[in-house]
Amino acid sequence: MKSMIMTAVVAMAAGSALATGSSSSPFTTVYPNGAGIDKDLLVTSVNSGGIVVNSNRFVYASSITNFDYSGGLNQIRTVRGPWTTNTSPFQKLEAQDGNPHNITTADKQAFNADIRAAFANNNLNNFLDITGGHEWKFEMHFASAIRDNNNGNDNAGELMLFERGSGGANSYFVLQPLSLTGQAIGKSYLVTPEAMQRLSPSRDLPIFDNNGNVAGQQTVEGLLLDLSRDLGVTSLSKLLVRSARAGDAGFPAHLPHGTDIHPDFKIIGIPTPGAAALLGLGGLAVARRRRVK
Ligand SMILES: [Ca+2]
Ligand SMILES: [Ca+2]
Ligand SMILES: [Ca+2]
Ligand SMILES: [Ca+2]
Repeated sequence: MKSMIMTAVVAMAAGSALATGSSSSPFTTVYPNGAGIDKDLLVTSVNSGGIVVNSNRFVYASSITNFDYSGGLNQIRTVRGPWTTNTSPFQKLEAQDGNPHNITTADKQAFNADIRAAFANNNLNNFLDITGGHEWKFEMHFASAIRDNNNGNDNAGELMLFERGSGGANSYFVLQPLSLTGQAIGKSYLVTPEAMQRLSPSRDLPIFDNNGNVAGQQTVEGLLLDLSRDLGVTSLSKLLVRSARAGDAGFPAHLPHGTDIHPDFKIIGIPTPGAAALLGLGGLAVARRRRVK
């Protein structure tokens, strides 16, 4: 039984690789509502190490919890436009409780759902937008466990990150896998600007000022992470995402906390063929247990 499953997985992977061909970028994007930096920009498929995964199979955040932040006003927001909101291209942390002049516990609690709304779609014009080097963190729960297709190091990534403006000193932040009970597992990963790859074709996203006007634009780039190689786990259900700080391996000493660190990003899981097969088996096992009860 087991060997038959493995054979099927290998065949699926080989078939996908043959159908793929080569591409300069793993990420394929479109503007469905007309070109323009403030329009929807959808990532429609990813070629993850030769395995093509279409957006209808992406694994999004089912919830975000425990958001926290130590900085001031006008530093953190979700960009959620324009077609999903129309009235405003972004949602500010401080405005969540109805009073935009302070940051309260209610603001922070409500912001969890805002991050989830920005992450749970394939629109790259929906993302978390952070200005300044203040401390922040949140926990991302995936709708289903993401599993590595290969327990060794491989080029088929299971985690996708997209960042607007990843150059310079931007883009440093940390991913830490968590167990279902919230314990750190595997190893942490420092996202760096150097690791980012161009989209196909290359795209820009807007920079909004505090009034919602487009004040500039930056290139959006992407990153594919292999669970075992980059995060030290073979399965991922929960992820701590936090600001980088002195002491994080690889964090440049010349970038002390509080300097020019502006990650603007979203995170999406992708099933690789081995993962899809394993998920199917997991579902069967759960169904059997339910029937026994
Ligand atoms: Ca407030
Ligand atoms: Ca792997
Ligand atoms: Ca993999
Ligand atoms: Ca950025």
